[in-house]
Amino acid sequence: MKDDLEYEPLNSKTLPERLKNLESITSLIGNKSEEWKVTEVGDGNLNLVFVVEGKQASLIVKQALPYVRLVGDSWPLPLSRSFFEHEILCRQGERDPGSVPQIYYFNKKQAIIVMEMLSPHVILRKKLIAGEYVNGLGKTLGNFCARTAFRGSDLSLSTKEKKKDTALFQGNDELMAITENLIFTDPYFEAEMNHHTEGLEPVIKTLRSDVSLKQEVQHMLLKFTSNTETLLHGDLHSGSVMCTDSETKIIDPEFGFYGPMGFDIGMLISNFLMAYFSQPGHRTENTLEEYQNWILSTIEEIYSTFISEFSNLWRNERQGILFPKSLFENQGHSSEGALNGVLNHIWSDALGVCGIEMHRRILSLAHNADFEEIADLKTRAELEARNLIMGRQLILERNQIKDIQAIQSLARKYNSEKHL
Ligand code: SR1
Ligand code: MG
Repeated sequence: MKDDLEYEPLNSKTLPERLKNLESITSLIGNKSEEWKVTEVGDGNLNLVFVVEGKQASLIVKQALPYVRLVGDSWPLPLSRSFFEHEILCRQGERDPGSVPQIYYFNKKQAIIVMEMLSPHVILRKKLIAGEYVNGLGKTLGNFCARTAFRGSDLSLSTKEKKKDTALFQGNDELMAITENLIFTDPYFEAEMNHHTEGLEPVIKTLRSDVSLKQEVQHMLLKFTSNTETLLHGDLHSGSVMCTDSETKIIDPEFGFYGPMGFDIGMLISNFLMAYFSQPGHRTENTLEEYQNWILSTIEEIYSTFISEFSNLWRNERQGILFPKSLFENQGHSSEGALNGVLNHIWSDALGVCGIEMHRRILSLAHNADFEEIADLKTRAELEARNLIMGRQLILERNQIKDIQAIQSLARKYNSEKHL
């Protein structure tokens, strides 16, 4: 494909014509483009996604659209998000090898990323709704969050590299604006694109009339807009994770930005909590308790793995400007107290983000299939109410809640209460 071709959204007919002369692609799936089977499979909020099947192999072609797919062309969105997605995938692949799909080809002007076909992987959210188990899920996700948080931060990078990269990613501003509005602000007032399940009004009223809650959320937004601690995935929910029953890969980092180290892990835990609260809408008493317990144990595994890998990197790879060894180990002083301070700060930010994400997926524009697929609205509203109230407690008490076991206990408590 020539780089000077004008951007054009692909379809299953034009795709083979446009990609057939690329060696990086034909070497994998064959050069008889007329034999390729092309299927558009995208069901996300923003992009086109094609599976291209050749005789021996398949691959994924992802192309950004110049607007938000979920809403339509009345909401334009820059194609440059594809550039940022490619940049961040490369960094994630270096910082946590094997965690993201392999990239075969990138074209900035066409906003196209051609990557490894993950098969038989399925989107994690679908597995959680179906009640399926994934071995090693918590470990892979905890390691990913720790390695990307640490290795993208001032604990690891040189000043020059970090500042240059931070400046580059400020260019992803329109995607950050979506997060600022849809996640941090819209849930807390009657924003135009908001929608919610009928019957939730009393709980929504409680949240929107809580001034301390709004203040705390805006303090979290202040961190989002100002603290460039590390390069984040930016949208790490269960729809951005693909799994078999024993392998886990992370996809879709187009919302990548430099922000607080607790952001990704907070959003991730939030999506497991939403999966947890929604379970009574998906299965019967027979398997419900066991599966909910597995979700809570996975949350525990994510966070304990995060702490242990972050601590390991702190002890063995700390080479950036922050907490330098020259001030601690080289003076015979322990840096373990400083490590605990950093972990506490990450934890409290993670809890804040976790609670806010629990709110936005129920009150703002983009909802979660975990709840949306519950057809009985009364059941759905009751389960969403539990999730909303727990989210509020996480935001307000993020500096007091001690550990992941406290989160498990809170989830069990709210899961057994009625709020409507
Ligand atoms: C308009 S985009 C809405 C949401 O979809 C993406 O997956 C992000 O989560 C974003 O907030
Ligand atoms: Mg996405």
